[in-house]
This record gives sequence, structure tokens and C-alpha cells, in this order.
Amino acid sequence: MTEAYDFRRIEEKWQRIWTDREVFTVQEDAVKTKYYCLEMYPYPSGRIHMGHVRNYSIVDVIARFKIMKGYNVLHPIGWDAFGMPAENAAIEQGVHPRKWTLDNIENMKSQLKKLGLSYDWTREVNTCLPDYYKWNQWIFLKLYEKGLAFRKESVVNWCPHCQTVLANEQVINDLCWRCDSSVGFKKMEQWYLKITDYAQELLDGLDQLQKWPEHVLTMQKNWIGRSTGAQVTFPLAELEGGIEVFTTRIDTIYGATFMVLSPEHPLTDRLVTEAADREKIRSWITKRSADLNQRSEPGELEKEGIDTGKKAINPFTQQEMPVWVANYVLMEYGTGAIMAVPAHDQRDFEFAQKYGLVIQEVIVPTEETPEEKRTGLFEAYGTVVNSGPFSGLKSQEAMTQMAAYAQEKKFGWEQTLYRLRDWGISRQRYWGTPIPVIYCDSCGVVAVPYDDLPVTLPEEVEFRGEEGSPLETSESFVNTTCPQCQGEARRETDTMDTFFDSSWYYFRYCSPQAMELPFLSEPVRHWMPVNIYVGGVEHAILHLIYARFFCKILRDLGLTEIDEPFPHYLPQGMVIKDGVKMSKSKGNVVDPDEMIAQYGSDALRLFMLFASPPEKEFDWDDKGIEGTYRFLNRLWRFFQKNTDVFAPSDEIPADSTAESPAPLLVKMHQTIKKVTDDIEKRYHLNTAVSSLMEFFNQLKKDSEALKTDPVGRRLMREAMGTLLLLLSPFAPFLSEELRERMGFESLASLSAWPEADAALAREEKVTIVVQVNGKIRDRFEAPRDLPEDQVKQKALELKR
Ligand code: ANZ
Ligand code: ZN
Repeated sequence: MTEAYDFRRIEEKWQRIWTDREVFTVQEDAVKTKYYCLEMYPYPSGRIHMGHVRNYSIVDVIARFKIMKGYNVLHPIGWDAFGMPAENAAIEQGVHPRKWTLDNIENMKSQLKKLGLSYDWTREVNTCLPDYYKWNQWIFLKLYEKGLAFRKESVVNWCPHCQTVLANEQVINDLCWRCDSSVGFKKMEQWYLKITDYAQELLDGLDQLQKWPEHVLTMQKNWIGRSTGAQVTFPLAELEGGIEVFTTRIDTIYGATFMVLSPEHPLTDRLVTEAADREKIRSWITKRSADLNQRSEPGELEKEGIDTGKKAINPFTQQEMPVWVANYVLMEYGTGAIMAVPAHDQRDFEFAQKYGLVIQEVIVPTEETPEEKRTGLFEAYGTVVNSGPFSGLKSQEAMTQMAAYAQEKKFGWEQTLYRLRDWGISRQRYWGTPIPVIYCDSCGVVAVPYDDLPVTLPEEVEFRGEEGSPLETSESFVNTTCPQCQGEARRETDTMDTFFDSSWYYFRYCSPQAMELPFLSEPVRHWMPVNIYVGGVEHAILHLIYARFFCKILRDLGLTEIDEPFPHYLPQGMVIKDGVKMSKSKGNVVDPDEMIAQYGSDALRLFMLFASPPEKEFDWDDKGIEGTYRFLNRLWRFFQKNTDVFAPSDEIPADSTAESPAPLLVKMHQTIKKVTDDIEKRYHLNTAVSSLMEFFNQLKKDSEALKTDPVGRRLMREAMGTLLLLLSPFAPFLSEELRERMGFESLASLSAWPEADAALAREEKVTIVVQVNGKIRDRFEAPRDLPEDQVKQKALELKR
């Protein structure tokens, strides 16, 4: 009777052994080369989903492979544990966010353990615990000292019924997600981080990131949004002062026929006096629901404007131009005012048409202007016309000369702008890091002294889902004494955006128990930067910009020497099912636990790795996991059938120097080479799995013949041992089990990765099929790297 493939028992057994023997606990090892592989840490929502399984299986293969290759591997995990869902659970189910979160973590941890992921659990980081968020506060205070954390008044979404600030995600079709009342706006003081100080460095740093996908670099670049142009002042006619504008096209300034102020522009208030007009402007301001922390443009907004009746003077032509206020000019960009050139800017053109304003052409195409740019409004560079002494110049030259002229006459200068906005970190929530600041009537804003950190979250708060931040309901938290004058004072009740936490957790992993500092420089010097970072492309902008920003801040605080934390970023593709993203809202979720119960973790991992390369979408298909499950079963049964061959023995390995090596031996070395290259060079884990399957098929096929003599049996044994090592990063449980049954004493997970014999691996032949008019005529064998002309010649030499 053969033993069945009892994956449940096998997987439990090895999980226990890895844990008991602390197999994946790691220390800095100065002798080995370090390798830090990282996945984006999960939000503890309660259960892991297939997206996690995929992400973590990919990184796990890389980690296990590197361990076997002899690297000093850091492969940590933690929890992005603060955030809204915990607070919603508190409101809806009456469970404390802390309990909800910690319970979820326990649950998910056991799920991750079941998957056999090679984490060093001693380095687990949990951002909702004071030993972590204390360091958020510490970093915040350092930034505050440097002027990089500051308060600014800004407009927030405000639900008048709930009396609370809402995040953008909580405003659904202009209604409050909780009570369905219409959401308004409110000006509030909020805390910001001055990421704009690092805009240029964040942009320049992208050049170093050669191992990032091009599209992610582009997304970051656009987000930073550098624009070069000029700032020009247009004096007001008959009034004090002038209007400053930012333009990227000073070459069009002779075609500027009117000026536009944004509704929030300070001059707007001064120039517009009619009550009805002011009312209208106020309504535009209110309608601007765009998030002001993050940049967004009023997309397909219907352009509306008001003529102030006032005039400004074009400093180049000395002509008077009307000054308008319109909803398509943003206060948050440039100077909040523009010179409008309707002949060469689409937005200005639409506006001029609607209100019958003058359109004056000043740029014409040159000979080089491509055809597609000549149709419609001419927005491209060209030759400047109707522009006084500048007429006849090409746009680029005109821009240089005009900027120089403006500079000389002192009404303008060259200017560089960034779209990147300062990062608003205030959240009116409970479940986040308290911002360590105290407000005192006599001393003003007072930083909490470092010795008083952490400012811990109070336990006793009420979660009613109304009346502002729950923190405000805790008197013991809010009421405090001023560290400076000892008088009565109030604590800041805003907590930090959770992106703050995730901006530096990868440093913390290097010295997770550090007591004196957020992290220690020695281990950080050893481990950082991260060698490969894998995670969803939905984080390609915010998280990855904030983390890069933090790395630079921490460097400037003297805590690290590196400039870029993630020189290699690999975004894994989405998991989809039936053509759409697998998600709760789509109702097409496949639960990893169920799959593990039915097929085992090895089969699930193998399927996730096998079905597509990491960066591509993964299309879930029940048949797929059945396929990898069947493969593991075949391997198991084959092993059972040949236990006598694979049983522990003292035999010496097959002789790979024999004159004509056995095909299986050749295949083995080719497979070693292929799998190694696939993991190491290309991250094509899917093709690595298929070559393992091929190798197994050949082993099985050749076994009948090989079994009959001792040399063949030795070869079979060697092949099986090697196959199991190569399989170990992908399906670690079964590999351990079968290696143990073969009598190997060391764990597969800690064994040395097999080395390919270059000579044997090279001997690769391929079968070339020769067709004539679609009919197969013949086939022949040729070395894989034979040049095309020689292949052709060989084919033509064939009789058929
Ligand atoms: C005159 C002009 C003529 C412009 C022309 C463009 C084309 P980027 O490239 O994104 O930096 N602009 C400046 N500030 C603005 C604001 N606060 N709200 C809306 N639009 C604003 O865009 C710079 C251009 O966008 C500027 O150059 C300005 O219009 C407009 F043929 O000036 B331009
Ligand atoms: Zn005080």
C-alpha cells in the first residue's frame, strides 16, 4: 500500500520545525553578502487575500533562493496597523480598534505561517504599538525643529451633521458616507510636511532607479511635475499693484489678451465688489471638491467667469487687458493667476469663445512642425509673429530673449515650478499616531518634550461615529499642562496619516527593538538599501514618493547614509478572476484558506508562481490549482513507487565526467541553469516552475530504464535530490519532506543551491521542425544557439 500525499500533516510538521529551530531568524553576518528582500507590509484587515498570497509567494521564492545561494538574507514582515477600518469596526460592532486590530493580526499571522513564508518573525513590526509610533512622533518633532513640519490653514471636507472632517474617500457623490448629508467645506489648520523642499531631489533621484519599471518612473515624474517657465508681473491700470503670473510660454505674451484670477486669489476679493458676483465666486470655491492636499485639476468642468471691469497692462505691449475671475484657474498652482493666450491655449480659447474675448495669433508653424500639430488650435512651438522686436524668432529663442528682457526691466524672471504639493498629514481620527504637540494660551504651539514620548492613545474613548475625532472625547488625553509654563493646555487631537508609518518601516526592520532611536546605524548600514521591493502598483505614487522622501529626511537627520531606499522595485500584477479584479465588491473572491485546506499551501504557492510572470496579471482559474496539485501528487507517487531507489544510501553521486553523459544528467544541469537564471536574472518564476515540471517528466520517463542498473539508480537519486532543492523555494513543504525521506540531514531550506556544470548545461540541443507550406516534412537536432543562417542551411540540406 502506498502512502497518500497528506499535505496537511506534512505542512504542519515543517511549519513547526522551521519555527522551533528558528530557521529564518537572521543576524547581520559580515562575511556573507547581504540581501534584503521586502514586500509591502499588509493592512491587518482580518484575512489575507490572493493578492497577498501572490505578492508574498514571489518574495518568498527570492528570499529562499538567496538563502540557499549563501546570502545573508533579511526577509521581514509587519503590520500597517493604523487606519480607518478599525475605527469603523468600533463604530459598527462596538469593538475597540486596538482589540480588533490585534485579533486580526493574530489571525493573519497564522495564515501567513501556514503558507510557509520564510520570515524572520523576531523582527515583526506593528505600527499601532507605542514602541513603533513613538518613533513617528520623534521623527515628527525633528521635522518640526527643522521647519519641515508646519501648520497651515486649508480647506477640508466637512459633514455638518456628523460635525466631522471627512477624508475624500468618505465623500461619496458629495454626500457623507455615514449619514448621507451633503458635504460642505471648512477651513482648518492642518499639519503638513514640506515635501516640496525635496521636489528637485526626488526628481533627480529617479535617474538612479534603473531597476524600476519605466511607467512607474513616469508616474512619479508627472506627480512631481516640474515646469520651467517665467514669472511675469502685469501692473494694474489705475490701481496699486499688479498681477503676477506663471507661464511656460512667455513667447506667446504678445498674444495675451486678458488676465484670469482664480476665485481664491487675494486680488479677487479686492477687485470684485458686486454682491451677486461675490456670491457666484463663493459658490465656485465651494464646488471645488477636489482634494487640496493632493493635486487634482478641475477636469471637464464647465468654464465660468466674471469680468471684474478692471484692467491690467501687458508689460511688453503696454496695452490694457481686461481682468477676469474664472473657475478654471487654480489657486494652488503657480501664482493663482494667468495671462490668457486664447490663440494658443485650448482652455483660454474655449473661455474667450464663450465670452467673446479677443483672440490674437502670435505663433505660426515652422517647416519642421509635424502635420498632426497643425490641425486645430496651434499649441505647439513655432515661429513668433506679431510680436514687435521678437517677431521672426523661433519659440525657444524668443523665450530666452523675452525672459532676459523681463529680467532686465525688472518685471519678470525665470521660474521653475513643481506640481507636488506639501503633504497634509493631519487626520481627525482616533486610530493613528497622536501628533505630539500641545497648545497653550500663553506659549502657543509647544512641542512635546522628547522625554515625554510616546504620547499614547487613550483607551477610554467613545466611538459614536459623530461629533468629530473620538480623541476629543477623552478629557484625560486632551487636558494637559504646558511643558513650558506648566499652565493649563490642550493636546493636539489630530493623528497622523498612516502613510507616515509606512514611510520608514523598512528601516525599523533592521533593528526592530531599538530603544534609543528609530533604528540603529550599524544594522542599517549592513542591510540597507532594500535589494528588491515587491508590491502593488497602486502604491507607485504616494507610498513610494513618501518613502523616498523619508529616506532623504532621515539621511539629513544623520540616521542613514543612503539616498534611495529601493533601488529595485518590482510591481506585481493584479489577481483577477473572470476578467475583473478579484475583490470583495466584485463578489469574486477566492479564499486562500479554503484553497490551502483543499490542496495545501505548496499547491497554492506553486500555482500562483506558475501561472504568469510576477509583473503580469494573474488570472485565477480553479483548474490551475488542480493542475499544480496534480503535479505534486505525481511527484509524491513517483517517489513512493521508487522508495527503494530514493531511500537513504551511502552511494557516491553519479559521475558527471563520464564520456557520454546520460540525457537525464544533462537535463538536470540544464534545469539548474535555467531555474537559477530565471530567478536571479529575470524573476521569471513561472518559466522556472515549468522547467522543473519538465525535468520531473524526464526523470519519470527515464526511470524505467535507469532503475535496472546501479549507475542509473544513482543518477535517479541525484536527479531527485536536485529536483527537490530546486523546488524548495516554490513548494518548500514537500521538498523538505521528501529530502528528509531520502536521508538528507540538513534542511532543504538551508541547503546549498545546486551548481550547474557549465559544460553539461551548455550541451543543449533543440529539435527544429521543418515545414514546407505548412506541412511538416522533417525534423532535426541542432544546438540551441546555432545562428539562423546555419539552421537554414541544415534544413535545406535535408532530402525531404
Ligand atoms: C500662457 C500660456 C500660453 C500658457 C500658451 C500655456 C500655453 P504647466 O505646464 O502645467 O506648468 N497656468 C499657470 N498657472 C495656472 C493656474 N494656477 N491654473 C490654471 N492654469 C495655470 O502649465 C503652465 C501653464 O498653465 C501656464 O502657461 C499657464 O498658461 C497655465 F500658449 O501661460 B500658460
Ligand atoms: Zn504655556
